[in-house]
Amino acid sequence: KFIPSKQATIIKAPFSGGQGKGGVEFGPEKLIEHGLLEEFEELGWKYSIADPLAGTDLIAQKNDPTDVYKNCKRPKMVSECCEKIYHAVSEAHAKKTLPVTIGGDHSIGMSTILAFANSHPDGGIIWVDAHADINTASTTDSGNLHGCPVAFAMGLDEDNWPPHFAWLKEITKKVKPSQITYIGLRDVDKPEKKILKDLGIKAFSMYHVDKYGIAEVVRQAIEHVADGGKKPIHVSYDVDGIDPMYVVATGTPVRGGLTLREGLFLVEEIVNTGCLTGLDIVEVNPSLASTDTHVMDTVNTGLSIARCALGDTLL
Ligand code: EXY
Ligand code: MN
Ligand code: MN
Ligand code: MN
Repeated sequence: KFIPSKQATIIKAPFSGGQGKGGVEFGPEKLIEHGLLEEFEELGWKYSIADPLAGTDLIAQKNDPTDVYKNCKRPKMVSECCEKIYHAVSEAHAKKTLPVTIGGDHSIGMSTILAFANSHPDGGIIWVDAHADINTASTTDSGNLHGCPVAFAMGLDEDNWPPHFAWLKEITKKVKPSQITYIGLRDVDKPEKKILKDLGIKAFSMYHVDKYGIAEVVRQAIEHVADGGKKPIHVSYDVDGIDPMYVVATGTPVRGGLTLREGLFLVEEIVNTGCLTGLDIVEVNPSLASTDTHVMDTVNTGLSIARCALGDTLL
């Protein structure tokens, strides 16, 4: 409905500065190596590729020991890269293409959902994740900014932001708490729980998936953020939302997650509304599995999410 012809912009985000582990920067190239672009072609999509971090010395920045602010790790790197990604995603929206941002760690979600919310102020965001990623600059215990993107996109605790995020402060239209809902949560920090409660953010944890079933959960999620399928929807998909049985090669796995089919079904249902208007696939870390089979399980999960999002269906 909101993407007039099947045109996508694939945004490569080989970014790992939002957490400490190496390898997540290889996510985009692994997905491409194993057939991401062919999926677009097979499913009848035209695409262009944006590479906003090309020319950035990501290795030097990741290893810069001076890039810290209070408890936040690598705020300069995260801020500079996220600003570039924000512009790339905004441009994809301006051209009425579907932005498909391939991570990289989830800190880049601050850019993708903020660009979405500025291009589609009435739109809704579905954040699929084991984690809520809504720690603020003050509440983060780990200091890893991939645990904070939702808080930054909402402008929470701005007064305590590292000074590097000036560009983000200038964007006055932030993501509204009513504009987002979660699916798959099972590892939420205590201060995050308080934020979710205080702001009245709708969240479907694994408890809700077990209790009501994934179909009902997705229905309610679409109802909440997109008026049942009348408004644009952005899906920010952290592959750790799916159980580590299927997704081993990711930085912060948590047991007890979505089955592979639950994880794909929810995308299929969102696509069935015709409202999918933005997608992220993040936290594929090919370096974090001990066998090739495990790496490929994770990579294939990422590719399957993409296929579902592009409308692969038997019907
Ligand atoms: N809540 C924890 C933290 O803030 O460090 C863990 C966050 C993990 C974030 C992953 C990518 O979704
Ligand atoms: Mn995440
Ligand atoms: Mn996660
Ligand atoms: Mn935790």
